[in-house]
Amino acid sequence: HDQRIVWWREAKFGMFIHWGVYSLAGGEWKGKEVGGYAEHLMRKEKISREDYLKLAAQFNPSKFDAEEWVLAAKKAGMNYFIITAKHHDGFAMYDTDFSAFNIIKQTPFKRDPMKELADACRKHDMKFGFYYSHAFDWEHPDAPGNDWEYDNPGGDKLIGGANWYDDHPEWLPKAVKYVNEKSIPQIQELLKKYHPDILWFDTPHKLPFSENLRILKAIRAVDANVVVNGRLARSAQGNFGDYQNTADRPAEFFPVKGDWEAIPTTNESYGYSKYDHSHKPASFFIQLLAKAASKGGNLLMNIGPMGDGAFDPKDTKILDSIGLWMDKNK
Ligand code: JFZ
Repeated sequence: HDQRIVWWREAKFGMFIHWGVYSLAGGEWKGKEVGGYAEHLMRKEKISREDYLKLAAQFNPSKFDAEEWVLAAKKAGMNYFIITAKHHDGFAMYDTDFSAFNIIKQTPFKRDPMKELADACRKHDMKFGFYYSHAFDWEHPDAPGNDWEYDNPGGDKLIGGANWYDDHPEWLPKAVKYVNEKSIPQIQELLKKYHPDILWFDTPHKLPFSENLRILKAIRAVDANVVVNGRLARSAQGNFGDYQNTADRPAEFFPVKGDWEAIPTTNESYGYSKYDHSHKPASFFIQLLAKAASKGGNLLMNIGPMGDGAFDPKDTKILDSIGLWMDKNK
């Protein structure tokens, strides 16, 4: 563990990107604003797999340029780059052999942006990795977390809580089936195809602890060196991963001990929302960066590019200003 996390400790500042089919909707569905996290569009609007695919059929981000994205991060002084290969919607933003719910099969774009970004990162000496939603998956019929259906494991209305599998062991085979069919194959596929430096997981409480540990073993069977964040598996004994994540919380609550990473987003949502104008000034992030560094942590700053593949100009402005400050303080 101490070996593989050395680069991460030195990296300090990273780019976090939430980008998917939901970015095209941009926080709007059927002409109405969808508040909160724009990347939760499918759950909030209870969109069927079929209707979500109609949105995917319009996803054609002609302005996407992997090198531009990576160079923008580099200019802002960032040293690692993490992007959503699959968020909770279950839609793979890469060429996968294990689900038809993917960008190559379902969109007119047909390119593999994860491959293009991995190549661009390597070219520009940027550490690279994926966000992969291992627990929540709103597309797979057996996956936990599709909580608009009351009889779905992890559905927060009927069952709820982190211990749904203790109270409802009958759901366990479903979770195991989903992990066997989708999570583990896709995670191992990402490792073998793209050789990421880091994997970033989320919402571990949606899966039984035993399944989360099985995923960790499957990762280590393929790659002993990939860095894994602290949201893959969580037990009463603590987090299982190479470092812990803080929520998007104020700097005064930053931990001081151990390896940790904060994940502020430039506005309120992680995915792009055309309704969200709550972007903080660059000075906010510069102060946050200084506070994180003084308490021994990393800052993974999130932006949500638009559905056409361009950055939101509000994000670009923040990135550019941070870059200017970095240049002055080299
Ligand atoms: C999760 C996701 O649901 C969200 O879409 C985004 O990807 C974000 C980075 O992670 O949301 C969370 C997870 C944990 C906390 C808050 C939001 N938390 O611990 O406070």
